[in-house]
Amino acid sequence: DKQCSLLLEFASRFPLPHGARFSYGTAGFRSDGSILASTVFRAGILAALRSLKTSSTVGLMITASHNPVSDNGVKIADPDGGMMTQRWEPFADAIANAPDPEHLLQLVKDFVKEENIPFGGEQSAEVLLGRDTRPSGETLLKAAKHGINAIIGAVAVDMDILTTPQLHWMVRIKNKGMPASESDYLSQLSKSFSCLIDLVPKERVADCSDTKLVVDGANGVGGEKLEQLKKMLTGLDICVRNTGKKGEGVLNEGCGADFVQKEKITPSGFGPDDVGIRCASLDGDADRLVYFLISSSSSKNIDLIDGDKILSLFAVFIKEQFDILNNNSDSDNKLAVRIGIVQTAYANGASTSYLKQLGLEVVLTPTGVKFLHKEAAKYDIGIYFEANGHGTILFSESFLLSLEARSKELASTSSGSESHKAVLRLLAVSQLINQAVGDALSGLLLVEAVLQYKGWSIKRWNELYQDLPSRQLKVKVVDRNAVVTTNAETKVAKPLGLQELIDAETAKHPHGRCFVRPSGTEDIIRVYAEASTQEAADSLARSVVQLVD
Ligand code: NG1
Ligand code: ZN
Repeated sequence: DKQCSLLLEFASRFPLPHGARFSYGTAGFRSDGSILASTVFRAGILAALRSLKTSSTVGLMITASHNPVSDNGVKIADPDGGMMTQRWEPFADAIANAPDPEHLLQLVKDFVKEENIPFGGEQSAEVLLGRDTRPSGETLLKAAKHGINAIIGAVAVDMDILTTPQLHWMVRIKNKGMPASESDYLSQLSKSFSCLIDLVPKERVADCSDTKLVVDGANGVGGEKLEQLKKMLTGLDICVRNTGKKGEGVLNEGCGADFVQKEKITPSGFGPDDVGIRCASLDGDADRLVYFLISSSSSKNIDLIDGDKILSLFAVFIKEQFDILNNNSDSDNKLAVRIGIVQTAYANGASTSYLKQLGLEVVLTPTGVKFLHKEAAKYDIGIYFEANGHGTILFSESFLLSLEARSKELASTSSGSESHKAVLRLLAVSQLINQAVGDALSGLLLVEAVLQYKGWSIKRWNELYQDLPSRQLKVKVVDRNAVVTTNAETKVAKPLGLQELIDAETAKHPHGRCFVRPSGTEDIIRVYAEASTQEAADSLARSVVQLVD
């Protein structure tokens, strides 16, 4: 019929490159940008089917995040703005690797039958498309459009260059029936930020002279968007470097959140003039954020303030608002809340101890945003972060309703009271922070607002706790899947006996902690070690590399 011949015709224009194999990993499909057209075309089909199945708008983002500029990738956002359901990943893999148009069509036909997807033009579908600044993005975006247009009834809406979290936000907000353009996004962020700044206690405003912030934009899309956003902000003096403008440098090369977090040295464009100043780094698609401090002009070393410490700052702030609220309420009017902190095994042990010591509930999940997000969604307020700077804060719908109700009640009984302000701050956080995915721009504004609220310098923030020395190494292996882990990746289940060897090695090092896991994005095994000294962490990691090799 018409649908089948359309799909066959379009598919014939995007042949599978010889010998290539694609897998929808933790971050969607990723590869060299020059061989991705067929994959992105097929991801377009996938997105259109996802939209048909859910009768909602979905998103398709073309990015390879912190990877080199020649790489690219594609991932799908589900109607709630989160990552595409894992249940569809096997189908994604299957169609990406279908050898020819006929096989592709057959896979699609089988799948729509199995999933009961209204197929053949009975229903309409909508896919929002975004891409980062990579040069290969433009052609790949066209391939995605073809994929979407190969499904009758599906419409592609090109949102042009966006950060990954902007696209996820748009999908989420659009499905709530609210205005979801880029300017809606920017104004929601700037409004909720200024609301938080207005709620900074008067006695602390004097301490807030430290408004200068220098941001490394990774020469990617985030720098460009931050330039736009900063024009809408007051009370903050933001200077963006590595904006990606001509002549400033190459995307992610010697800069960006991934570089700064892994290398722990100053990114390009930063130097002795920045000693003592609050600095931050975004990654190539602006879904990761880290802060850093250059403490000496004679060294490239930095004090890194990673995702764990951003998480800790947010946790302190949120907990404090509930303390204010509940200390000022009589016993039968306290607002019960379940706050959950979600980390992975890569979280520095010192952060986990610190958070537990605050009396917070901390859980670990396997690496990958989809796992953290899912766990955080189980709480009234779930705060999750990966050490690398990807994270956000989730508010459950029902808890937001009770916050709003409390806010109304307090507005009429004790407007302007400390309790009222605490509730307003929490509501502003729920507006500022991206509820769809980790978002460096909204995270950065929340960090800035909380620092002003606390009257804290970056140095004071960094002193919340002291990171345990750690070392991360990688081992190239023939088959990374030979290593199977359990307990949120903290223990090895296979090969048998390996965990006992790791345990024996770890026991030799004071405060030692060590785990290994197969990467979800590269053909390697990662080794992470922590101990009371850097030498000990290094030696533990090195000996465990020997065990894996
Ligand atoms: P893998 O390669 O599975 O370790 C890396 C990061 C993740 C996540 C994904 C997706 C580390 C140790 N791992 O995953 O946190 O960001 O990439 O980009 O940083
Ligand atoms: Zn990213």
